[in-house]
Amino acid sequence: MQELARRLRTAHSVFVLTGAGMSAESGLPTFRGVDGYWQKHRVEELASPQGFARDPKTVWRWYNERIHAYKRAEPNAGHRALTELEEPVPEMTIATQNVDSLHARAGSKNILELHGHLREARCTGCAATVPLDNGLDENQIEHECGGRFRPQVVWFGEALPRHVWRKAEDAAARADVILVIGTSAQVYPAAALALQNDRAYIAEINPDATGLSAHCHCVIREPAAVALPALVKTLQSQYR
Ligand code: BV8
Repeated sequence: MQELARRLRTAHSVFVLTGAGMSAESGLPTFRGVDGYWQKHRVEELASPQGFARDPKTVWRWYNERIHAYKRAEPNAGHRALTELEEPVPEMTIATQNVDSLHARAGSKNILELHGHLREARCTGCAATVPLDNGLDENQIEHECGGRFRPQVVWFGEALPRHVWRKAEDAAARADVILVIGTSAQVYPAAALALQNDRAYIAEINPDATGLSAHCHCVIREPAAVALPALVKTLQSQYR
């Protein structure tokens, strides 16, 4: 923790990659936490164009449940600590795999939503969009143009938004310090972002080992909402 804080204190650019574990202490289940299933459906199937084409109503029932859960959830001490870490660092980029908007609700500024968000839906026919404050009713799925409204997320087999991906790659390549928080690093190409630059000091915050642990200079086996506030305190103590 001391070494990581020292590196952050001298860093010009910091890149943060987050996953579902970042929001676990906000009461949201991780993907692996639900063992990869939602009501006997494999999440990789629900979160795919094929799954949506086959059964759009079930897919929307899943997303509506998540939208309501995200609305009830609050950013946790980990999300808030990241906004504090932004202050002393000239440049910090948070690239998140989460679609729960909790980094933004915590007040973080420079966020890249690698896998999209659940604030609005888009028509597959005419690209019209509708807000998703309270999810989408079943009778709103079919659009008058013949298309279907789908959530603005990246499904398995779909490319990440090009401009978001480009910005993430550039920020990861510029970083002096890379923080990998709450991700099992099993989904690509997001996981590869942490391995973009061999100059950076890479630190993992995760109670469990992941596919990236072996590439890290420092691993902190603690929950995000415990480790990140402690890191901010350590950093502040080093400034005194
Ligand atoms: C694409 C949005 C091509 C939707 C999501 C290379 C190798 C192998 C496979 C592939 C490859 N390249 C591509 C693939 C295929 C695929 C893939 O990666 N499959 C995996 C399953 C093997 N990738 C894709 O399909 C990608 N697209 O490749 O397109 C292409 C290119 C050009 C043109 C056309 C096509 C798109 C992938 C994005 C899919 N969308 N989400 C939605 O959310 O509904 S992925 C979704 O699952 C999340 O966004 C996230 O990315 C992933 C879940 O992972 P994590 O967030 O890490 O969560 P997980 O539960 O796994 O782990 C939680 C961790 O937290 C654990 O480690 C746990 O220990 C830790 N933890 C728990 N509590 C805490 C904690 N940590 C800290 N504090 C705590 N309290």
